[in-house]
Amino acid sequence: MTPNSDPTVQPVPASVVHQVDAADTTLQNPQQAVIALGSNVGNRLERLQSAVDALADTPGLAVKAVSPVYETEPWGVEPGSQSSYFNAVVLVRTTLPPGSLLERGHAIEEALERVRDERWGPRTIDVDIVAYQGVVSDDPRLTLPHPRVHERAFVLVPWHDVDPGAEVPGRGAVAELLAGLGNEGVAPRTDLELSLPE
Ligand code: A4P
Ligand code: MG
Repeated sequence: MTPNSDPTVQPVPASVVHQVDAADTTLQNPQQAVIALGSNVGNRLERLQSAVDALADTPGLAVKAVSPVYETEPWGVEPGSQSSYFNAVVLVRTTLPPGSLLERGHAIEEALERVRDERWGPRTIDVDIVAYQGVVSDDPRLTLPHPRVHERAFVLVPWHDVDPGAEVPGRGAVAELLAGLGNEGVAPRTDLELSLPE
């Protein structure tokens, strides 16, 4: 049975909900990973929710926490050239190795109609692996931690919400990086919420 197949089961509201569930006992030696979601095309909330649902549906992966939703100014592009993003961060525990987690992220992007034509172009959904346990790698196919995460309040703010003690491997504490960066351009959308499938 898929997590949401029973229509009488309501999804649990997930603003910084930490789920304690049976998956931990069934996964063998799971590793913690941090996944950033971003969308600035179409129904942004729906796309983020679909990505959370697809992650939760992934064999060998348990979603542990989903952050609040933030509306963020596009980073790294001409001001005014793109619509604002919705961003969120998901904490997972998984038995998938890092490369398989990246492949799963790409499959979710494809299922949600992501078109890749320009770097940092507008997108229905972006699924980035921010960190995988304490792994540090400069492999261009999967750089860990994500090479720009320490400069991005739109990732660090929701990450800090779900894991206040988090560290960016090799870069320092998320809280300290945020203290240096500030949170300009990262506005909480307290009227919106992602749910964590049961
Ligand atoms: N890749 C390497 N390391 C990773 C990783 N840790 N996670 C490779 C995911 N992918 C990784 O990514 C390009 C290649 O990066 C992939 O083939 C993968 O193997 P992509 O998703 O195809 O293209 P992209 O997302 O346009 O490029 P890039 O460089 O990943 O962009 P970013 O860093 O994801 O930035 N502003 C706001 N406010 N909010 C946003 O979410 N996102 C971006 C995209 C720019 N500005 C933004 C936001
Ligand atoms: Mg990306």
